[in-house]
Amino acid sequence: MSVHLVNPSDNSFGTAVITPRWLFVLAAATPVSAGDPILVDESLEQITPESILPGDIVGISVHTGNALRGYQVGKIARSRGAWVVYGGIHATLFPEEALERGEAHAVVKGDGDLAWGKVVADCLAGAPHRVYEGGRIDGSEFLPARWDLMAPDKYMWASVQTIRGCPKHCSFCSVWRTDGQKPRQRNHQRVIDEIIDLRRIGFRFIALADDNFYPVSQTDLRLAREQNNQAKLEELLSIRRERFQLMEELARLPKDMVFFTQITMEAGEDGNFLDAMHKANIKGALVGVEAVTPEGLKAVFKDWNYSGDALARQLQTFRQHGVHVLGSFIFGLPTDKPATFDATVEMALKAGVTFAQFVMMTPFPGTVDFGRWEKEQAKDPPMVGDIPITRYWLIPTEVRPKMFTPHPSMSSDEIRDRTQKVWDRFYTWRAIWHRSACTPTLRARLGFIFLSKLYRQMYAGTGISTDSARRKKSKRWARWTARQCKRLFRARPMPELPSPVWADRRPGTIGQPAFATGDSQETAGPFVVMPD
Ligand code: B12
Ligand code: SF4
Repeated sequence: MSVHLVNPSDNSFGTAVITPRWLFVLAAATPVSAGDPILVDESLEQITPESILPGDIVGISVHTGNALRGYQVGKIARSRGAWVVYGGIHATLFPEEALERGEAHAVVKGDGDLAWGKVVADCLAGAPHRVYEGGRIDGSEFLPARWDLMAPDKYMWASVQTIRGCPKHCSFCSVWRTDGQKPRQRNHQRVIDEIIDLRRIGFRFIALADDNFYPVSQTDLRLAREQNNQAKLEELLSIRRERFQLMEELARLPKDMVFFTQITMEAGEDGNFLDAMHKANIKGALVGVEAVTPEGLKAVFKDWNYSGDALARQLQTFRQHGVHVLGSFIFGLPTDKPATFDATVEMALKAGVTFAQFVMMTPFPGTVDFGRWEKEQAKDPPMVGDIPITRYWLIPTEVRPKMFTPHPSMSSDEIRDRTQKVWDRFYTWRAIWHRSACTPTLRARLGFIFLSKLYRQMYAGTGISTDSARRKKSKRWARWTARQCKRLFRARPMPELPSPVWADRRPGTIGQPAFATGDSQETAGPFVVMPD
């Protein structure tokens, strides 16, 4: 009997940018008695059906974008006589759909770290339940990933999670509803241990796969003080202290390491936090700008974000503190007008963001926007074949519409066309060359240029360009660029890199890791400084 874990995808590139973390976490959650699981990431290559044998257990993760492919994989596995189990955000939101359309024996809702072992044991006993409640486990229970099972030459960036959940409540985002608004933080020692494992095998670029790296803002602290809520204040300060501890330890790692995360714009008001990020080699962060006008921000429940000149200043602050911004903007909001597109790209250029993404408004299940839209469509939803538009992820990709929510004044084609032009304007060779001046060496500059073009190109497959000839061409180009990028991202493995001896591993003691008790960076261990 084998356990297979499958990350479904219609698009296999042979190379991927970021490791799908769930695959390696569930591998760690697989009981030792079941043996090492077989990991299949379809963004690299498709699963071979013949590898699945009767009695095997196949775990499949689905988010909304890959649910349809995930259900195909489930059907294949079931027809081969395997136990089929789904998990991931989409299965959490629609367990019945996975049971019916994906022919699941079982579905895990929520976190899989603890639940997966039980599912495997139940399948081995021939009696899995239909639905398991994985819940929202505490940060101290998050499992470290099994990186020893990864093919290191296939990925450019590894991913390590430091925190789950987000206290905000943006209307287009499901994170605060599925992962919760209470930040669940991993102990910094566990995070560092995993990163050291990754650097040993040659990864120096690591995405911190967090919902919001800045869970406590200055405003939160001020409000708790004003309300004289000591318990709340202490809780917030303790979350914040742990963040700083993590960053202090990241700063002790080899200097060639580069981290990237996701953060709210509020961090721009917190110079100490940004400085700590810079020292920790967190060189970039995705910042959800979403809209550049106050009306747009109100429409997405994000009116705490800045707009106008204050927005440009806030984003520039990140840069001044040495943290590059990947600005994320949404188009298709009801408040958007034709002039919004130019205003947005001009703001992105003026604010000096290093990368930018311009996504089309998509009602993802579990969000406030989805709930509102589903209700509006309930009476008479447009159909594509026998699928109502409110279940768009079940429509085959070739005929799936690219926009779902009707706009009060612009057609879908107009919005897509204008969005495409914004991408083109932000990613001209000239603009990229200009932005690439922020890199310290020629090699790094080359990496920057390739990455900018790859980033731009990969999005062509996610809805912006629709005709198949163009998609094929852009896929070939992305494949080639991905190979060049991979070479530039690779680092010399450091098998000799020592593990910190954390005090909490020695019975009866608490406190600093052994190497952290040294006076200076130089005493921190034999770290080799690699050129950028
Ligand atoms: C890091 C991240 C990214 C990264 C890396 C993606 C990657 N290769 O892994 C980047 C930036 C590239 C990215 C891109 C996108 N992302 Co993203 N991303 C995340 C984020 C913040 C963390 C994901 C992660 O690694 N978590 C750590 C792992 C361990 O947790 P997990 O995946 O949830 O898995 C746990 C459980 O779900 C469960 N589980 C998962 N699978 C399975 C399977 C089985 C069998 C079982 C039993 C259990 C189980 O157990 C795991 C351990 O507890 C999530 C938010 C979130 N909190 O999930 C959004 C999120 C998944 N992304 C989202 C979106 C929308 C996107 C994009 C479409 C954005 C865009 N507009 O382009 C793209 C799509 C990319 C793609 N094609 O996959 C949405 C998905 C919404 C939805 N309903 O599908 C999320 C939820 C964020 C949001 N705002 O709502 N993303
Ligand atoms: S979009 Fe970002 S800030 Fe808003 S709820 Fe989601 S994770 Fe939090």
